[in-house]
Amino acid sequence: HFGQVGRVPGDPILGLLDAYRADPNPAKLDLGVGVYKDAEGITPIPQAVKLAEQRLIATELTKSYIGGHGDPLFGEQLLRLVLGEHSPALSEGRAGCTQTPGGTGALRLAGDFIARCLPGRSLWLSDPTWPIHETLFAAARLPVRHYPYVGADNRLDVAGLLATLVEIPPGDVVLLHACCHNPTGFDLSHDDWRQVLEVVRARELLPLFDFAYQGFGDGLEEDAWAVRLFVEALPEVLITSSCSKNFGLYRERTGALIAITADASSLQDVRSQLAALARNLWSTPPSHGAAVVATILADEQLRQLWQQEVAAKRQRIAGLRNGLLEALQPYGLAERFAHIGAQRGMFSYTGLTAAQVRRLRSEDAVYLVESGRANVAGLDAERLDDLARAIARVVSD
Ligand code: PLP
Ligand code: TYF
Repeated sequence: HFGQVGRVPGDPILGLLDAYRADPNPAKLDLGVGVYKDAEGITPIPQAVKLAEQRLIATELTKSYIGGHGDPLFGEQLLRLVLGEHSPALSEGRAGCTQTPGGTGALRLAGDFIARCLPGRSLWLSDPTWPIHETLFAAARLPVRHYPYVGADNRLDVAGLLATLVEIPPGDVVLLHACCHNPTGFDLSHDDWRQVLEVVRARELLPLFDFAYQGFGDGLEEDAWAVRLFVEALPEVLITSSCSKNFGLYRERTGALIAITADASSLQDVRSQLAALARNLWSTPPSHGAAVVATILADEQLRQLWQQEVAAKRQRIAGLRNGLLEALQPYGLAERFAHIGAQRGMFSYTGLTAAQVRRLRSEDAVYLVESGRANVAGLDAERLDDLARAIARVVSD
């Protein structure tokens, strides 16, 4: 009976939010959970989403189920957003989109697909990676292994990454963060990506891109560069796309698993398997978020408004990165923390130790993940100097 089930700890990142909420200090700062925040500290609903929702309320005719692959217009639009308007894989009928409950749903569907349809293959994750990758793929019963990514010196380890990739057994799956690596913020350069592609091609590995932050790095098109490079060069690629961050739709659970296959016929095989697997997970996906995304992307005006809103978020984060570096300058720390300016997306592996993170929390009510990861979007532009002073204090002894 239930007395035997035992108790497991909650998610440490989400748990940080509870600790933050319970903190009575009015100067508290939440740099924990990865949601975008504006200058007022709120996670806004984009204007484009509000307008699309109004349109949907006025025109929606039914709440009957949508199909196993989700909203077809969403699929069509998302494929173009991710792969580009002129993607050869798209025009050749080698690209398919299966709508999922968020990027997480897409990752789990990919995990089940690999376990069921490509048995014997291991899945390789970056060290470190988003902690949910570790538990989710283990739950899908995939053997999980790791390749080096960021070492103890808090630097990108491209040599270590490549040296491990060349040893991976053919057929194994390599999960790559398409942009804005979570948790480190360190992304590969174009040159690095080309080298990774060469090894992936030579070793016949299957790339699985986790694309959760399109638009948060250098731009909606720019952030898709690596994904498109691999899709143009390889017969088979899997991509999990999340609309949580770039459309601000977090709780609407909107995302997709995109499959690129060698030919149009195998795409239909893969899609039949994905629909069957999804049936056992969530049957059919939720409709609302995908309908919002489809409405925005298919309408020139809404799309432009949305693109401006994504650009504003990206620019705010970039400004905060530079602002924090400037604030650290008087303490002689700008060089030590220069990586904050080079990192991309919402997150920064600051290089602060767990002990320093705990001190920031207890002495200054600043909340970071213990790995030293900070959500840059959570910074307060008006109080960067307070934070710089606190950082200078905890790193000095
Ligand atoms: N992958 C990474 C790297 C993430 O950071 C997230 C974020 O929350 C996800 C996937 C899943 O996003 P979603 O909320 O759409 O499930
Ligand atoms: O890494 C983050 O903070 C985001 C949000 O179980 C998140 O990806 C964190 C934990 C979790 C789900 C989402």
